[in-house]
Amino acid sequence: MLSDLHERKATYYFDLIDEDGNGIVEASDFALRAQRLATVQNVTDDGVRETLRHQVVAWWEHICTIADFDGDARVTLPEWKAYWRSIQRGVTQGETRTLRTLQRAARGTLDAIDCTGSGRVTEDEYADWLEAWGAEGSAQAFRSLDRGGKGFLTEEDLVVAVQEFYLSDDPAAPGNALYGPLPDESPDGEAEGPGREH
Ligand SMILES: [Ca+2]
Ligand SMILES: [Ca+2]
Repeated sequence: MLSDLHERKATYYFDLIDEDGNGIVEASDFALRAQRLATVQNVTDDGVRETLRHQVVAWWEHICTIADFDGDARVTLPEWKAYWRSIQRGVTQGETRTLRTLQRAARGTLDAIDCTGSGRVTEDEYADWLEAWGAEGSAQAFRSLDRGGKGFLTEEDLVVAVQEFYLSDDPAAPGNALYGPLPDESPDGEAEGPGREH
């Protein structure tokens, strides 16, 4: 079972990844994601654009290997939640494969946000990245993730944020805001979407 907070995070993230909002995470969502990232990051060079597309496709292929349990090249919300449970189970059991998955997620996140390759994420880079996700509240989220108020995010900040995003059951954990502040619960108990049509 996922806790309520984990349910909200898993569903929120699923809806963000499901770029076309058809309720299924699939290759086409990642093609759209690559285009949006290239647009907000002002990538005009064809070679750089192609590298970005390869990175995003590799990410999708990785998600397929770990979350597409029935192998139909589509990830449903139940599969996605099962994947989250498997991460929590793996960490509880100290599986190195699971820990590597989280480290890889943090590293990939840093590479995707850090356009200049400086090893640091500026507030502007983070704002562009969240815009590519169609997520809001980047200033608030950046303040949460920037531990110590340095004015930038380090790889360590992202490692801790990714761990908290997937694993923490604490509503106050800063890493919950990795993809923007979580939407508030609506009165009927359903978490609201990330601010766009589903
Ligand atoms: Ca989709
Ligand atoms: Ca599937």
